[in-house]
Amino acid sequence: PLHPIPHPPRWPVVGNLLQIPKSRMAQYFLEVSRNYDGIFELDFGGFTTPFVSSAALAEELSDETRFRKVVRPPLSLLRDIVGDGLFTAKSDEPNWGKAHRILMPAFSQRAMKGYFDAMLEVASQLCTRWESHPGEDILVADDMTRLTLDTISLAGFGYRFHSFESRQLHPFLGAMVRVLAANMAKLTQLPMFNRLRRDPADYYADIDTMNALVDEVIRARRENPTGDNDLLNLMLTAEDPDTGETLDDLNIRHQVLTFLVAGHETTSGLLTFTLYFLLRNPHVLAQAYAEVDRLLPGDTVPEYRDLAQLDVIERVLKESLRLWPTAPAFMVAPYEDTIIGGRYRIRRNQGVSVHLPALHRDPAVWSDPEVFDIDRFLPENEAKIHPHGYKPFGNGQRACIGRQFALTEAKLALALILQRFALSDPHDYQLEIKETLTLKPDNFRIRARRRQPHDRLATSVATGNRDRSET
Ligand code: FDE
Repeated sequence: PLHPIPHPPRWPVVGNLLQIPKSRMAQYFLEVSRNYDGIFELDFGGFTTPFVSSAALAEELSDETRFRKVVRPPLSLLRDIVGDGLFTAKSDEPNWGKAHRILMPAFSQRAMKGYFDAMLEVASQLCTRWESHPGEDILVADDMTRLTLDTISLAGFGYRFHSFESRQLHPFLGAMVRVLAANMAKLTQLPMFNRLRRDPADYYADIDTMNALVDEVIRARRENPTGDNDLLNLMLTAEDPDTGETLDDLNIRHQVLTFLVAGHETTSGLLTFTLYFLLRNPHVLAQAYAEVDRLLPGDTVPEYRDLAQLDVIERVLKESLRLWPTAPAFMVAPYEDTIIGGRYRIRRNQGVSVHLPALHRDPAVWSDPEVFDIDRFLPENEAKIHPHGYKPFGNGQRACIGRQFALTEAKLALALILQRFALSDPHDYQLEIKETLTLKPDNFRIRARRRQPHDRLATSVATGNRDRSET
């Protein structure tokens, strides 16, 4: 028998709009999910969206013969800016397949090795900055943003932002944050109101600021061509193996902007949450220090092959992405009218949101879901995780192309930070999440002091790791 999708009480016309807090939507959806059994529906002033939070239902939605990614609000609002770039392209748009085939080689395992020097250069700049301002409060999210923006632009485009040389974040970032915020705000307004209202002039000025930077990145490469097979050269010159075509100029702009935004926002949030969890869990922090001291003693400069050995750090990243996946949702719709969970009807093309913070806490799949426990990702335990209970990088064909890139970059940055610095949380930070399409700890400040030999000895004794000579 069919059941209606359960939902919280709603009002005529406005539906649930008045209950949904603008600045913390993803957190609100997580709270609502706790009152339902894997699915609920919210009404955004006339258009309703089901939200799925159980692995059992996520499994059905992940079946690519029945469902595909759709670009609906909030993602569709970004089409003004990033158009048919990979992230916002509709699944049936030919430019998606074309760009996917052209750009995949830039994200292969072999390509990661090629990006290592750029990643190391930027991570070293972060360390230099922290060393030269000892005892100062560090606004973690800002420095992680500097790191990730400079890394994607240097590794992908050979372009230097020099973010660590400046006290202010690059104007590109201010523009981007305002544009994202303006689009998020539209979600909690009546659709009718959004149709009537024009975006203010500064919205377009911000888009111009972002596009100007993209044009500058492309111009710099056209003036100084390189022979690398980096992301930008693939965008500018590579032919699609299927059609023999190259990307058109407008699409190249969309792709550059897509990678500048998608390539840094989520990864910077990931690193900020990870440092938060490390400081919250001193025994895990001690394990991470011990690992770094064993593999990269003293000031040993890491090499690409060391990254594969950073098993504690990798598990910390995975567990951080479980509790706070920084891209918190993705949306799919069925090709045809269908039924999920044996009882809920989903009409053809109806968008269904897979809410990741809730999915990653599905009590049917995760024990003590609120506990930060990196041992969930020990190989013997990881093998038993429900195959659809953990999707921080999305699903199927439209899953994150930058996954290896982000993890490589994040591992290296954390390894260098832990190798060099003793970290502290002098303000006893209480987690406060800022939402701008992606999630980040807001206003998280730490201090970092250069580690001394006695710090290293202390962590080695604390974790019983005395045998450092083996490596
Ligand atoms: C994608 C992605 C996703 C899916 C979405 C949907 O479905 O809608 C997700 C979930 C993600 N992604 C996530 C993430 C996280 C992190 C840390 C990241 N991510 C990172 C990164 C980096 C880079 C460069 C990137 N990323 C990129 C990207 C792109 C381009 C995309 C789209 C793809 C396709 O094809 O569609 C994504 N990413 Fe990410």
